[in-house]
Amino acid sequence: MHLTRRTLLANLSATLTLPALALPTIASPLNNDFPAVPDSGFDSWVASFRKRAAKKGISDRTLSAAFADVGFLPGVIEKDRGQAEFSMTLQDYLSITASDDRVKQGRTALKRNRSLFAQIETAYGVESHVIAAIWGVESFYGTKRGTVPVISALSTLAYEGRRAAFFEQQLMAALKIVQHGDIGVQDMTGGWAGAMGHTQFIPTTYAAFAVDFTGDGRRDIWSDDPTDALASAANYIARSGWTYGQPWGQEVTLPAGFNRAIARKMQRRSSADWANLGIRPATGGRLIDHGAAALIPPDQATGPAFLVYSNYTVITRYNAAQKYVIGVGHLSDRLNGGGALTTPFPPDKYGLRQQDRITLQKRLTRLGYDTGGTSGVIGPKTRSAVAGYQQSLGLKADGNPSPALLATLR
Ligand SMILES: [Ca+2]
Repeated sequence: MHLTRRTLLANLSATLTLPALALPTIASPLNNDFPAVPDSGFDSWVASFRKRAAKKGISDRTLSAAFADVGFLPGVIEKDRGQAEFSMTLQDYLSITASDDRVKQGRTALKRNRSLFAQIETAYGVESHVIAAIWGVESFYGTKRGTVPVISALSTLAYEGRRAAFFEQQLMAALKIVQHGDIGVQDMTGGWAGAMGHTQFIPTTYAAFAVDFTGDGRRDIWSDDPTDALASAANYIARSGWTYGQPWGQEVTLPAGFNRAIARKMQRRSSADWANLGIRPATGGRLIDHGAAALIPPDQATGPAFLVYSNYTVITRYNAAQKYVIGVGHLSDRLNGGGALTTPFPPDKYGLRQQDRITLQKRLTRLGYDTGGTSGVIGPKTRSAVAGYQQSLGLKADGNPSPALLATLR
């Protein structure tokens, strides 16, 4: 698919308005995190859906197999309702997406699959470290592919979710996959919203872009062997207009007093224009011309800024959220031997920097509180831990950390 300038611009602006953000994989939900419960309304819905599916060419045999063990999963509905409320800063998102562990595992995965990645790079014209980065963010290199039964998850969301029509379309596409024989119903598992396999394709994306790279007649993105999944991701990226040899973007520095309004609408300018405005690569030197670029300024007064190119827009086809694209792009740079971001992020709303947040979590953990890890991301568990600690000190237990509270832990 060739992207016109108009669709490029539309996509660039879409990234500013879409709130949905797929969180990088931290842990895979186990099947029993989403238990099925009896629901007569769901059963009636399934009966009527089966008639609609039959009219669209899904065979009785496929329908019987697909719905033999289908169940209503209320946990999926809870996730769907909770998703929009969740927000993360770019720093939090990157600390998970491009964590030391994810970088290390990714470099190992690239080495382990060197010949496969080379074949895919040749066949599709997408750099190995880019495909590896998508694999890393989507499923932690295949280790977190999701264990939720896809037919049940999609049926639940089509029956009661906020986007019923969208999920019915996904369910129909999932049934076509089963009918085609690419995967058995029992093995068709994924995340709670029906994203499947190593590269977390939703069924319609699978229908459009999955390929059989092993040549066994099945497009298998689910099994331990990542071959078909990685080739499918490369095919998706290539057909979305990827330019080989060009970066997705790069971190840049802004001159003092830079007028941020210039960047507000992701307006694309030439490299020479940006250079004249005082934009420089964060690693030093002069801007190299990689074609027209848009500027993403920091969320706050200070922090990393990015110039992004047409390949940035290509990654938005996978997921339109700005943080996602920067996350995949930055991880790909790290997997290609690049370093961490250069410009520090400012203190967060609690007045803490990342190292402070990590110290806070480590000290609280040592005292026996459950902070849900020590990644430096302050989530509900860390806030509960802070509240518990505040209570133990006789302070107001509002769960908000602060530099003063951190000082009591040092
Ligand atoms: Ca295959």
